Amino acid sequence: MKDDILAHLRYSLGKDAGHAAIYDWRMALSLTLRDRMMDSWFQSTKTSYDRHAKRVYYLSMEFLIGRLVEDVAANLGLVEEARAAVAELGQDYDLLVKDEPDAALGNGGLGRLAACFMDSLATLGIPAMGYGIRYEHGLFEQDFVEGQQIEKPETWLQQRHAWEFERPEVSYKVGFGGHVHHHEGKAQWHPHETVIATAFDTPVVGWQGRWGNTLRLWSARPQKEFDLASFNRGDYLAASRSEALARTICRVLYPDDTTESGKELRLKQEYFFTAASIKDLLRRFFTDHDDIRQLPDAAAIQLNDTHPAIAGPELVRILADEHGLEMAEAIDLARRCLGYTNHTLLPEALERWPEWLLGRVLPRHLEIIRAIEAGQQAQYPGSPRILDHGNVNMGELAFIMAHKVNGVSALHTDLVKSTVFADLHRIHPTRIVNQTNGITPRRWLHGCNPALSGLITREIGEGWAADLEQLGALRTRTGDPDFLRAFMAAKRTNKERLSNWVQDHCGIAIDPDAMFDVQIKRIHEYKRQLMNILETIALWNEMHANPQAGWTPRVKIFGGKAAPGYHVAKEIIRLINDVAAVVNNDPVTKDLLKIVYPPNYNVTMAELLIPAADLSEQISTAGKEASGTGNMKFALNGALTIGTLDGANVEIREHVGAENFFLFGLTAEEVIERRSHHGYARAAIEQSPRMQKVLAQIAEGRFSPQEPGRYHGLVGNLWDHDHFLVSCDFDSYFDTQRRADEAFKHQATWAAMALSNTASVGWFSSDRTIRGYARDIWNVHSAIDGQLE
Ligand code: 26M
Repeated sequence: MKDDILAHLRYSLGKDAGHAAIYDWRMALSLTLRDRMMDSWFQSTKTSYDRHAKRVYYLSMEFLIGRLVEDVAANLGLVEEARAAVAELGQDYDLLVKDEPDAALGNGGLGRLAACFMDSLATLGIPAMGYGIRYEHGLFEQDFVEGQQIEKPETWLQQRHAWEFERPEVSYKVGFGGHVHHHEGKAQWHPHETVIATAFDTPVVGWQGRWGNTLRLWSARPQKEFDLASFNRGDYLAASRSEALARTICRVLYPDDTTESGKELRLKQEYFFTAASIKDLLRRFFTDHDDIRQLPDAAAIQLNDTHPAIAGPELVRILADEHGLEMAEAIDLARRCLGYTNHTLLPEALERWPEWLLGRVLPRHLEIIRAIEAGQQAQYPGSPRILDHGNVNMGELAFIMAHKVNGVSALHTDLVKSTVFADLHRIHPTRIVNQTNGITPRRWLHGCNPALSGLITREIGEGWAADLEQLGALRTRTGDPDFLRAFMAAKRTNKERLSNWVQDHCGIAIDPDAMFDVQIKRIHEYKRQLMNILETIALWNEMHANPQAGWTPRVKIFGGKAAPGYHVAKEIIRLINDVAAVVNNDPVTKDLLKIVYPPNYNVTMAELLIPAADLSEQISTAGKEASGTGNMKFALNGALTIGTLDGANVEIREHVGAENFFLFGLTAEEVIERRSHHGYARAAIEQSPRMQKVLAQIAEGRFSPQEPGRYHGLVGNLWDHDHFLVSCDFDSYFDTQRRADEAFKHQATWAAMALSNTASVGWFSSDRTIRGYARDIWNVHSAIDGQLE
């Protein structure tokens, strides 16, 4: 490996060892590891072709990958060899690993889920391809200036990306606009603008390198680099117009993770990558089939939310307009290929496109959507409408064009059936199925927590990484004091690692013996970071008034970004930072309470924070969080959850046992009921002196003395509206936090509870999730014998 690294340094990077910068060494190491993925990658492709295996196509606007060096090295079993080779070359392996930028091609849970799924598909040996967009700029970088979020462009591609292969020969034209020509019952779309989609492939090799799939991300380039004819005529602007569209289309990831902004460019992004992906999978299909009617036996196309829902009309367009199928047969055939995953119930997050906009960008698709609508209404009169009030509802479109629709946790799926898609569910009672989300144990235990994974491997062997339910064997150790001590020693190691990092990066001294209480996720009203900071203020008040009362010392850790246009979320960030500035400088509580909010939370930061957490905050308003996946990562790493009965929390609690979970708050049903009472927030606040005091302090400017009115809006909204019921759950949350304080004082019992969590959440492996999709939705099989049984 040492020789290979040196060879890459010399022949791929053009440097000799004496002049190589850290970037060169990291690239040389990455290319060396990438070489070692090739055999299994090629072999997998060949096996898939030889067996005419059905393939999964996972269409996702987002893949939140993070770093890859350690991930690849671990999956190939080469960590020790790589570390040693790098050391022999006089370099620091950990520094090289840290030099890699995060591939942040996603906003949050949905994008990270896609990345975990790619790992599991490869580990299970399921022939699959992930399709997405190669954004030039991933999710913005967050900084805080006077406590306020500011956004800076992210530039991961300023350096060469070590893991990808550009495939100029895998290029397709994608058209926009223009008109439709109808002639003798045939339709032909003549787009006005065309861009070229070019593939960039990243190999994804599973655990122990036995199987490799491809993540294929599309980049756009102009059809004609520069229109010479127009240029020579002196028309400089016309010469560069088509270039402009191509350059903007994959320029930047939209940074909103719920609210739909209705922007034309977003629609073009969605169609761009969907159309290229469909063309690509059809080209592959026709290499070994000649009858398009066999497509459902060869391709399972999964839509990660509605973002690629235009795949339905696009497939129908190709089947009808290019292959001459009748519209009804085309629709039916497309449906048999398509599955749709719903990730949210929030009404503001459901994608709707103005009909005029969709018709202008995709005129033939709008006609086809009308035909789909007509077919649905003819067969099921009164069916919910795709087209209504001048909008195209992408949720209804995706539902009607998919043979299976799935929710992402048991509760969420029930709510999908009873709320957003209630009417469609009555018409199609077997279409909706559940697939509770999961996480890859390779990254989220083996990779991020060497202290704990080493201990587990010494105790039960190494099989757990590919068969996470083996962790169940640890349940017998919850009564073993020696093992519990070792378990807590691993946690302590991780807490020290984090404490040092917080000191270096935030300049805050935190005590590894304190309880590390962590809430990391996108900032949203429904996720209730506001409730967390209000509770923190209440706790500080009581600690400050009575510092000798035997408090459990706490470090409150926050991480997460707000969508740039989400004003309330940004106010919440500012409030947390303002409160931190006051609390962290209070000499009375200095050994009792600290608040830490490092900027720019991302996958890499999650890998540092999660292993060090004692308490996991999963406190969304019941019925609002579709699943959550951070909740699973924390439990796996031995944190206890304080949480509501929302999303996958419900199932996590069932697995770990009610006695090992700090439950509080209204249920989803109670939330709906409470909302029907006029003035519920005011009534709840009036019954809580503790909350009243906190709100009064904020409103009086206790945390913003330079601008006392800064939070009038935020506080007023709690009294008068409080859409997410912070007021109603506040007291029960506070009381439950104090139960957690008590439990933490008894470290031996806490350790047993924490270990019960680690031992009981093997079911939340994304391997289990993918097996479920393979069986219930895709009807695909592992190409590695025995893997799916
Ligand atoms: C839509 C339109 C324009 C711009 C952006 C969007 C958009 C992007 C991402 C909308 C939603 C997006 O993601 C939503 C999401 O991350 N949902 C989360 O999905 C996870 C995986 O299923 C769940 O665990 C979370 O509960 C759910 O909030």
